[in-house]
Amino acid sequence: TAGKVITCTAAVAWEPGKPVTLETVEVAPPKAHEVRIKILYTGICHTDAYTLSGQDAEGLFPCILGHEGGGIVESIGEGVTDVKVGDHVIPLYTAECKECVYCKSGKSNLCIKVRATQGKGVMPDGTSRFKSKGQDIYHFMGCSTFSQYTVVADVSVVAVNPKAPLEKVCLLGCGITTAWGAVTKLPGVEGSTVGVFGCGCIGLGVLNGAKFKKAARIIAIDTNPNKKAWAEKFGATEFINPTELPQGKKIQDHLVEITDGGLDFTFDCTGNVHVMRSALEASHRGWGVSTVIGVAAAGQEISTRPFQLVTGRTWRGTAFGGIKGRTELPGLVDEYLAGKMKVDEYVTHSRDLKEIAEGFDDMHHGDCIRCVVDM
Ligand code: NAD
Ligand code: AHE
Ligand code: ZN
Repeated sequence: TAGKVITCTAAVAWEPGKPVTLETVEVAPPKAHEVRIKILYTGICHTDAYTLSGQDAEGLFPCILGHEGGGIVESIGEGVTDVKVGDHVIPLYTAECKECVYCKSGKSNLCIKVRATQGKGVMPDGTSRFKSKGQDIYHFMGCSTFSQYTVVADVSVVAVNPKAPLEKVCLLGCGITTAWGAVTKLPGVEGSTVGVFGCGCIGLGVLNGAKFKKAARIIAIDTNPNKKAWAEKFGATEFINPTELPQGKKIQDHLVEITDGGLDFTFDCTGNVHVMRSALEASHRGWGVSTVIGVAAAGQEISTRPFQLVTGRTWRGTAFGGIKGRTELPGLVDEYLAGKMKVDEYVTHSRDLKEIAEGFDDMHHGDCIRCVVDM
């Protein structure tokens, strides 16, 4: 198949607000510094649904969504050195070129090399590798894992230990890694107090990372009472349902009271801007650090009294958990294989590609942590 167009099936998002539909797509061979991957499994992330809904400022249609995949390299373009045919790989929506000002800074994982074209739904040369019904189809987040074959830039893919089951470690392409990195990369978590708002895949990953880092007190906060058991399984030492507080009592005031001044670290894992404010205000005067992970709907803004920051709280955020994919993801896969990081436990639903639209519905049910699609 190398060098030839591959005809396969993909879930295409034709227009915002409509379910994805299965289509026959033609996938062109990889050009120089590109990799064609046979995708075997993919998770569905809330960000896929968010873009499909039409809320993403960068959303382009028609496109092939999906950015939490695992697969095998089918062929490589000229100049590709880091992966070879047959490698088990995870596509990276946060690329790592190791050359740009961000990669070299040692301060950020936000590689700039392919970010502009990625945001425009095309490969670095400005064109798409996908066609369906005679029409070009846009790429998404540099990954497009809802296709049986996809093409990505060589800076946007990493080979991982082939002993790791791809139907599980595909989830390291987004949610689990984001959450894990967001907490484990912070200095000072050992012995500290941590508050996690929202116990979906992201919140559970933060809880698990906080436990791994030996935080002393880990408080999970969720409006869904069924999340208590989940939170405790992933490392929470306490669970609070804010809807059960006395009328008019703010969750941040309650947390400040029970922690003698606030939490050392808090995390928004909901994408709700009001929760982001609560998380910031629940962090400790003088040194609290609050991390935004949730993606808010287009047009939403955060607010708080500036006094909250004047009095020593830090408001920060993270994309892909600050993880540099090519350098660090293979190590995370090994931590999973060594039993240090949960992955299997997040998979609550499994679907065949034929049922991928139902997989989007699964995600909106409170009992779904992650749905993995068998391509
Ligand atoms: P999810 O919907 O599975 O989980 C959200 C949880 O928050 C649910 O359990 C829900 O009950 C709870 N919740 C809702 N309102 C609440 C409130 N007012 N107070 C407390 N809890 C509340 O979502 P997820 O997959 O865990 O993703 C969470 C967010 O992270 C999404 O916005 C997603 O787009 C974003 N995300 C960001 C990145 C990144 O790189 N920054 C990566 C992946 C996902
Ligand atoms: N494209 C949107 C924002 C969407 C967004 O914030 N994406 C997160 C990843 S969510 C993964 O599930 C992210 O990493 N953003 C950083 C980046 O460079 O894309 C918009 O508002 O335009
Ligand atoms: Zn995601």
